[in-house]
Amino acid sequence: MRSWPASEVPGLPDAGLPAASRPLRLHDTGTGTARPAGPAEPGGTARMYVCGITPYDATHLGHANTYLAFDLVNRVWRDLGHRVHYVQNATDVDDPLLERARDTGEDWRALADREIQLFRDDMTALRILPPDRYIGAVEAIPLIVEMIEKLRGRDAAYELGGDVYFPVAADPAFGQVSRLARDEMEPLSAERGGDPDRPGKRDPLDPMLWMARRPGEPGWESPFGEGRPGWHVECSAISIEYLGMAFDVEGGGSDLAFPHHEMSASHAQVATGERPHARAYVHAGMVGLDGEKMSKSRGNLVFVSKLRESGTDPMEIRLALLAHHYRADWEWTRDGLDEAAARLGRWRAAVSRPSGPPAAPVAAAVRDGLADDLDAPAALAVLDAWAAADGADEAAPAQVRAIADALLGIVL
Ligand code: 5CA
Ligand code: ZN
Repeated sequence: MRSWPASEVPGLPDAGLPAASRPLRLHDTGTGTARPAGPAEPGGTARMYVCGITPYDATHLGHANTYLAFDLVNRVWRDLGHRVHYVQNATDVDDPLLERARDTGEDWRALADREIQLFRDDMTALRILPPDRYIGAVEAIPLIVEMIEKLRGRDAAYELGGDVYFPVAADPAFGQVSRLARDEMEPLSAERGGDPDRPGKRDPLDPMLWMARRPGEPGWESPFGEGRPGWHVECSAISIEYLGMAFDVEGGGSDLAFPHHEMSASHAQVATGERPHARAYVHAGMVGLDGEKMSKSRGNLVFVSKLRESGTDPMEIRLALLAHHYRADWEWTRDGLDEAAARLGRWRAAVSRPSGPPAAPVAAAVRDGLADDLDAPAALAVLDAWAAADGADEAAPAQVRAIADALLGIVL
């Protein structure tokens, strides 16, 4: 599929030089610790997979917050002098999409196409750098079928009522992404697309690899019958095809740690006989509204596109999100947006001055903050302090403008 246009990233004068180098450390769910992520040397290639949307509704602020977190990863790596190879999927055939299309009488493909385009427009407006490869589940079906064939060849697939399941027992490392206990896994599986109560499964947690075609639903031919892919195998197949195994970061919101990233990793590890699937599993916190996680199924959504339509500057939205640490769970409020607007106004006024305090310490402190598990709130405080202080450096305002743009994606 088409990705979206990249906004320009100004190269900072010392980008990629030892002065700029603080290896990026990210919190890895798989170990529960912050670890260096990405190539050890400048000029290496960093590889990242971030789970994309299920396009049955518009992009809400929770989605935007998650993609923004990984945009910071992308920007920090580039500043360190790395090339970034970034892949994202779109789950353009799955239960919720088909259900929504059935409810509204719309063709499921038309629904997916429209929402994916709206997502591209939202991401572009928020200056979120695009993936190099943006891959839909439907276009990936041949890859997915090939992967299920590999699993079958390794005796890691079984049939139940025409559907094909993956036995989690096939992966000795199962559980190492989320580090959850079994009794925590089952309820999450039921809540997040699994079917632990289906009779006949070898293990209640076993996820579906291929769902036999249901009446009135789309299906594709495969050696194991006409049907459509399960969810986790989609991200395994796409990530392995375009990034290989042991890529640097697999990302998404914290609701994807289990079962999605756990199962994707197990599929990949069993199909290839290699491990790990990703070197770090990185998860953003959940954004809520009125005490509940923002979710399409709960319907308590604030949409990026609606805010844009009502005239909100996308940079205000971006700043309102950056005011929270990416791993925090927090609630969206109108006040948060107003505070971001005021901050943007202060920063814009400050870079319009003929001079200001020197920019080099600002670059250093913003880089320090972001390198430390993406501490964006600390980075914002650095810019706040610069904007509030006076100074005689005439080059500083333009330099600070470039720092905000390159590292935080904020155009002043
Ligand atoms: N298509 C799958 C991933 S393969 C999917 O989860 N799609 S989604 O549209 O439901 O979510 C897209 C991304 O937004 C996921 O990373 C998810 O974790 C994240 N997300 C969903 N709701 C929220 C929320 N309220 N706050 C933060 N992130 C969220
Ligand atoms: Zn995914």
